[in-house]
Amino acid sequence: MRVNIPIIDLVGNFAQNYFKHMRYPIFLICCLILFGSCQPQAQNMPAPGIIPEPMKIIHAEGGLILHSQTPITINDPSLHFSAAQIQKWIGSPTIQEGSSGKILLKIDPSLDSLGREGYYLKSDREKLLIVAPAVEGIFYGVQTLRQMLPSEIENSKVADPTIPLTEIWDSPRFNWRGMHLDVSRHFFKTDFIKKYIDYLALHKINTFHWHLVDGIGWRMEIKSHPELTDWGAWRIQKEGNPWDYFEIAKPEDDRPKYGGFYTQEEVKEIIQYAAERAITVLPEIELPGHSKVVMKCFPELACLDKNGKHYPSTHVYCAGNPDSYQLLEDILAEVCEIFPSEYIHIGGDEVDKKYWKSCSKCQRLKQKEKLKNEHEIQSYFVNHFEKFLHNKGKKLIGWHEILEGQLSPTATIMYWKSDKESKEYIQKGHPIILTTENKYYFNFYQGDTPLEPVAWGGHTTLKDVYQYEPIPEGLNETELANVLGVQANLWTEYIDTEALAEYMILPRMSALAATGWNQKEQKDWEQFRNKLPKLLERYDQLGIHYAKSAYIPEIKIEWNDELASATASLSTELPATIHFTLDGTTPTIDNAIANDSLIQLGQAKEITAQAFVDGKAVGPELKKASLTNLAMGKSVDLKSKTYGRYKAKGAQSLTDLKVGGETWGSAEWLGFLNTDLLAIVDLDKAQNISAVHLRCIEQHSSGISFPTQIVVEGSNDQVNFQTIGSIDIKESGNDSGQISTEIFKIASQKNTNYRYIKIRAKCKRSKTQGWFIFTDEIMIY
Ligand code: TNX
Repeated sequence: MRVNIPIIDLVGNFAQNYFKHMRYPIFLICCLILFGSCQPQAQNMPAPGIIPEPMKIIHAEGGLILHSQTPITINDPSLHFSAAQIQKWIGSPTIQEGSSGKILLKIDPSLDSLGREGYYLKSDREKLLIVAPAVEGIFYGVQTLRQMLPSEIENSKVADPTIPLTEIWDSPRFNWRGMHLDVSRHFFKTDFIKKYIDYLALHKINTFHWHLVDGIGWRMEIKSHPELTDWGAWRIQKEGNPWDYFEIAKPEDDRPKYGGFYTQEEVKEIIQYAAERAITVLPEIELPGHSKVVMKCFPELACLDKNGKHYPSTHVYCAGNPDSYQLLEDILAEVCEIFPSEYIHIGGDEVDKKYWKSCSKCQRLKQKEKLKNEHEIQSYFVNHFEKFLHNKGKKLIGWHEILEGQLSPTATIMYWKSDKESKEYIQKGHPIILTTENKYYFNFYQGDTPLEPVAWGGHTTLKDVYQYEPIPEGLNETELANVLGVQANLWTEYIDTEALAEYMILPRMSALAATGWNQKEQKDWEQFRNKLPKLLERYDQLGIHYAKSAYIPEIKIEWNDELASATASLSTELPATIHFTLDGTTPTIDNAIANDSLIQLGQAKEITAQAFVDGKAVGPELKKASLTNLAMGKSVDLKSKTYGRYKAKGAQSLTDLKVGGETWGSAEWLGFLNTDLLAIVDLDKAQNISAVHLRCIEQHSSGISFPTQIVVEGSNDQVNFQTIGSIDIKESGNDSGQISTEIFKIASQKNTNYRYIKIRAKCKRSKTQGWFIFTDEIMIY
C-alpha cells in the first residue's frame, strides 16, 4: 500500500535522464538564461495550495507565463486527452508529438518507483514539464497544474496565465480512492454522471462505484431481460411517498411516473468518459437482497410462504430456486461483457433471512448442500457468483455482510460499519476497502441539523471527514497490506436532485481525497482549512452547488464561574469572520466580531451568528438559545449514581449550560441505568419558580428511553418538600434506532418560592432488558 519513493534517487535519476543526451549542457543553460531574460517577467506567485497536498513540493520565487501560442508537446499519443485539457484552459493552438518542448508531457518508465499514478512536475522560468511512468500519473500531474492555474480556467480559456514556480514529486497513499453513487433510489441522468466523474477527476479519485440496482430501481439495460428496465426502472409518482414504499409502473400505466435507466450504449459512453479521466467504473448488482424491484418484475423468484405461495413483497431472491441463479448469471454475463473493471460488486448487504427460513425450496437446498443455517445459504449464494465471476476473469467485491458463513478467501470486502469495528474486519484477512459509515457516508448530515436539507440520520462534518485516520492502530504488515483504500458513499434515499447530490459530496469529497492521497503524517487540518477556499472558488466557477455547512458557526454555551455569567464561544470549520447579535436581529458586518473571544451572554435569551468572508455573508445564520435560567452555575446534589463513562463532569454538568450533541455518546450526557434520576438544585436563595425543564435523549435500540414520569418538588429547609408539578410521559413511538432529544417542561401549578428544587425522573423498567435515562441539563425558570 505504501509506495517507497527514494526522493533523492528520483531527482538524480531525473537529472541524469534529462542531461545525458545534452552534449553542450553549459552552453545550453547559458542560452536559456539569456533567452529567459528577454521574456516578460512574471511576478512572484503564492504557493499553489493544492488539494490533495502533493507528497513533496518545493516552491520557488517567481512565476512562469504559459503563453497561449506555445504548442503542447507529448511523447506518447495516449497523453492526448491530458494535453487537450491544458489546451482548453490556456488556448494553445496545437498538440504535437515530440520529446522536448516548453510545455511537455512525457511518459518515462524510469520513474516507475512513483507508481502508475505518481508524477513529477516542474515549472521553472522557461518551461513546464510533467513526467510520469504512466498515463494516469500524467493525468494527475495535469490536475495539479489545474489547481496552479487561475480558477477562471474552469469556465473559459485564460490566455497567458502565470503559474507558480514549483517542483513536485507526487504519489498517492492508497491505490483505491473511491466515490459511490446510488442511482436506484433516485435516478441521475447521463450528463450528471459525467459531471460527477469530472468532480472525481478534479480530486484525483480513481474509482466510481455505480450502485445501479437496489430495492426500488433497476437502472441498467439488460438485453436478455428487458422487463428489468421496462418495468423496474419506473415507479408511480406519489406525493410525499417515502422512498421505501413504491409501486412499479408498467408501460401501459398512464399515471405519472418517476425513473429512468441507462442503455448499454450510455453505460459504455460513461465507462469511456471515466477511463479518459483515469477512473475505473465499478458496477454493483445487488444480490441476494435489496432486490425488491426484481421480485416485482419476476414474482416467481420470491420465496414461498408457509402456504406455498410466493411472498408478494420481499427483497431477497429465493436461494432454492434455480431460476434465481439463471437470471443473475444472465445479468452478470452482460455486466462483465461491458465493464472492463477487474472487480464486480455484488452487494450482499442486509439480507433478511427470515424468508429463506420459512421457504420450503430454500430449506430443501439447505439439506441438500448440508448448510448449517441461513448464513450459510448466504455464503452458498455469494460463492456461486464468486466462481461465476472468476470464470469470467473478474474478482468479486461485496459488502462486509458477505463474511457471514464460509466465504472464498479471494473475495474482497467493502466495509461499511463504524470506525470502531473496522480493525476486527481488516483482521479477517480479506482484501478490504473502508467505506466507514460514520465517516464516509456523505448522505449523513454535515452541519447543524435544522439548517440542513433532510438527510440520513448521522452527522459527519468536513473536519470529521478530514481528520479521520482510516487505518486503526496495532495492525501488522500483512493486515495493513489487506487495506486497498478508502471510499465515500452517497445513498440517495433523500437526495432527489443533482444540486442536492453536489451539496452532499462537496466539499467533503476534498477531505476524503486528502485521506486517500496523503500519508497520515502529512495531513494537517490547519493547512487544509486555509487552502480549501481556493478550491471552493473553482467550484464556484464550475457552478457546483456545494455545501457551505463548514461556515455555519458552532456556538458553545457554557456557564463561567469567574465571570458569573453564561458565555458563548464561536468558531467555524473554514476561515471566516463571525459577527453576532444578542437581540435576535440578523448580524451584519457592523455587529461585533465573535472570533477569538468569550462572549458574556448576561440575561440575553439567544445569540444569532453569521459567518462572513470578504465582507459577504456565507452559509446560513445560526440562532441558539442561551438557556439563561435560574439554575445555571448552581450546585447540584445528585443522589443517583451515573453508569460507567456516562458521567460527564459530574453533578455540576447538569447546570453548566453545556448541552450534549445529537448523539448520547458525547461528553455532556449523564446516563443512569435502571435507576431513577434524583437531583436537588440549590438556588442559593428562595426564588419564584414558574417552570422546571429537563433535557433528555433517547434511542430505544441502545436501551435509552425518555423517563416515564418527572416530578418536581420545592423546599426551603431541605427537609419538607412540596410538589411543584409533575408530568407523565407516554412512550414516544420513535423507531427503535431513531435518536431524539427533548426538553420536558414541568410548569409550576401555583406561585411558588423555593430555594431547593428536587427533580425525580422515573426510569423505564422492563423484565427483559435494562433501560437508561440520559439527561444533560436541568433548567429552572
Ligand atoms: C445502508 S451500506 C445501506 C444502504 C442504505 C444506507 C443508508 C449498505 C451496503 N446498505 O442500502 O442506503 O445504509 O445510509
